[in-house]
Amino acid sequence: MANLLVVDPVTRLEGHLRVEVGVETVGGVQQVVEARLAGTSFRGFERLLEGRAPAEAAHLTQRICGVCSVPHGVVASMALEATGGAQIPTNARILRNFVLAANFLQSHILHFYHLSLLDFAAGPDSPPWTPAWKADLRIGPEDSARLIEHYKQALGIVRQVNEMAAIFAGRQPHSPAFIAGGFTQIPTREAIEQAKVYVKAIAEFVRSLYIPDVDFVANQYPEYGKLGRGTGNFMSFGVFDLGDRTSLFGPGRISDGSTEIQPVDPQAIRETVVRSWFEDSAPNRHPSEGVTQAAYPKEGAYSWLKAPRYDGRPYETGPLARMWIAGRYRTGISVNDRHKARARESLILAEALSGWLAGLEVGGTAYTAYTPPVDGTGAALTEAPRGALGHWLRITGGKIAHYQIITPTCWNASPRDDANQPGPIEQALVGTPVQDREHPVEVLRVVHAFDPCLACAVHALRI
Ligand code: NFE
Repeated sequence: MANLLVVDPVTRLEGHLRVEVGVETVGGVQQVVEARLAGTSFRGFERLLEGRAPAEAAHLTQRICGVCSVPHGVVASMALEATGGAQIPTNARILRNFVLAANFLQSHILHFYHLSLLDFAAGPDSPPWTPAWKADLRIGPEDSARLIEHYKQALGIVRQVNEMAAIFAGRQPHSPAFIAGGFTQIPTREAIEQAKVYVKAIAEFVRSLYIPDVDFVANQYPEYGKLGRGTGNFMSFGVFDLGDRTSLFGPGRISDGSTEIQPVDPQAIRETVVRSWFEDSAPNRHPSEGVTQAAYPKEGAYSWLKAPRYDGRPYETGPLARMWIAGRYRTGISVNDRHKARARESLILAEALSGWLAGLEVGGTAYTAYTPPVDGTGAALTEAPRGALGHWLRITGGKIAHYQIITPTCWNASPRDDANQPGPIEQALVGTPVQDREHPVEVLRVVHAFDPCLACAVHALRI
């Protein structure tokens, strides 16, 4: 790559991401002309699941990440239920929705205040705010101080959201409540009343601080309403089952910024590994037959992430994709729009929590006895805070014989594929102006807006 600029690791995200960008002056503007994203750790959870009891998957896969453990617990339970066609009671459906929505909320609030805000506003001149890049931070001292106050308040709100989820889930993160057949807690009147107090405070925070703060920052940096477009292809697997064959956010996909929603066919998903440090012997596999066999070093490879593609094309996934597909946000596709859609999704979720609490049957069961088959296959698709999440498994002789996971960050931060198409974030970076090659904060703003989590996308440091 010409005039290479490297940011490694990209900080303020989960796990390690290396970004390489080629920077050149085009039309008098120094800008990114090419980008490569590298996940820098080996992904190995699929391998350590082999030979385990199927029920362990809901617990082990939650350890992929401390931020989005809940969606892994939910989807692993759903995949196991799919092996035998199990149905779950209404209380379980609602409790999963409630705890999952709480997980989205803590993740979204944490993302804006603690992982992104300092790209736009300066913190105080003391640790943990320093050292910091000397970048174009144009928000004035008074407004910055106000935002940093909200940063501190957000720490408390994130804690409260986790406490609220733990009322039902037992603990956060890595809850033991997710089980094929349902949920391990029976809701009590006392637990519901306790949760209601939290819901009020959380919704108030999102409404009166989070959304206004996101909009304020976006107004200060209007050029980011145009930057970071990426593929314009969005996909959502759908999430928050409402029990009437609909979901709060329905499944679908769009191409190139269209408003025409296409269905998602899970059979059209493939993972390519041509630029990834995995064996080439199994290229373009559907995840039900995917292979996780490391190959390092490997000619032409630069990432530990595989490159998932739908019908051969890269898709962005996440809150903007969900909100766009659901018809709840279609203002634009950019850095600012990703933050705005995430904040507005948070309000929808905070407001949905009360309805779910009201729908619980006090003292009613949340579990239907279920034994998975000794031999079988299953798959489940849902959404995690960062987007589309899928688990695929095969059971042989009562043990997990095969397991594959595609996380949202695998879609968004994927490397090039066998048609040499860059992944969504790689595409979003092209055209980003870079003022100062020593402090390329513009690159961080584009990457952070996707809220990548490398801990999810790659899964172990050693084989
Ligand atoms: Ni580590 Fe995750 C989410 C999952 S990441 S946060 O959201 O699955 O892609």
